[in-house]
Amino acid sequence: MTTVFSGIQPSGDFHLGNYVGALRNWAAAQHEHSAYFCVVDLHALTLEIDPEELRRRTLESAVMLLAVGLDPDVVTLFVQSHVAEHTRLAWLLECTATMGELSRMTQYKEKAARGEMVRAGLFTYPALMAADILLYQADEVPVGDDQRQHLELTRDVAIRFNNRYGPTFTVPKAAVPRHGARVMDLQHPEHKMSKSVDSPMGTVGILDDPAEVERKVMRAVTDAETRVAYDPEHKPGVSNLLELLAVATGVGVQEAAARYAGYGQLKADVAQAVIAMLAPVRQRALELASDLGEVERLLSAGAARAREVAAPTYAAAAAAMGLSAP
Ligand code: ATP
Ligand code: LTN
Repeated sequence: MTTVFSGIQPSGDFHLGNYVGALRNWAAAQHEHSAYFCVVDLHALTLEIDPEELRRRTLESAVMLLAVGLDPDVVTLFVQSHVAEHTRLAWLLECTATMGELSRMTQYKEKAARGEMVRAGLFTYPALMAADILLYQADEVPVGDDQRQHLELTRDVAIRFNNRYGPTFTVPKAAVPRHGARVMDLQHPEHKMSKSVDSPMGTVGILDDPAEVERKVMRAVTDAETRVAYDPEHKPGVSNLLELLAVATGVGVQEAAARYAGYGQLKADVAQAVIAMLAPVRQRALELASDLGEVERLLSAGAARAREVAAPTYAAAAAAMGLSAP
């Protein structure tokens, strides 16, 4: 059985991009693979976040992962900071990656350009992400398109480590969905929908009520033409709507484009399809939120299971590099 690992930051409300780019594929993967899914709270510290908010959002994120359909009896669901091996292996990998490699990461460059205080952790973020993945000997990492570059770095670091210190890590690959891998902001279709960018009308939350979803989709930015066509470069807004329709209904993007003579009906259908897709998730999230004690218990059991795999991998990597056993 192959192993999958993926993570999501508890840095804000989960949105439609997170759902179609990542979360729903996690739920689909859980039964065919040995699966580990992680709320990466240490990664959330790389941008400013209020401590109380981080604590609350970490638990809420776990609720969302259960709400999208992850079965805690089948997958190992846990919080990154509960398994100390993540930061311990991250250091070993920071001593394997180079400044040049880390400097080329576009996510670092974009996020660093936004704030005046750039944390050292934002720069070394990909080494921690590589540690997350390599600790579990993951074969596949289901992520959205924006994480491809981090996955390439993870592979390079794993290969370099194995060559220099002996076979230690499985070299993983990214599993990126064909549609919905890069959902664009509805107001700024040239940028991806993102948790850490303040664009309330451009971002559809997984928990938005149906009226809100409809309002946001109906006001989505398109272009000055009226022709419905799939052309992400020249018609990013319309193409984004077509992708969403494809993801939510299973129809092909070209076929969907051919069905519409104007933007109004396209938007109305996208809104209804997205509302229907999110309805069961929203329903389960509301139910789960009433028993947070149970969610905490599940996370604690998940961390114990994760540690059983992470500890021997870390010990093997440390020994391979020449660290003496305690
Ligand atoms: P941030 O803006 O803080 O980086 P984010 O919204 O990008 O947050 P992450 O926690 O970084 O969310 O990502 C979780 C998963 O969702 C990743 O696999 C990522 O590739 C995917 N993802 C994020 N945004 C999108 C998007 N707009 N379209 C498709 N997938 C996305
Ligand atoms: N960097 C990712 C979140 C993340 C992750 C991971 C994804 C942290 N560790 C390990 C996959 C595997 C992001 O920003 N989306």
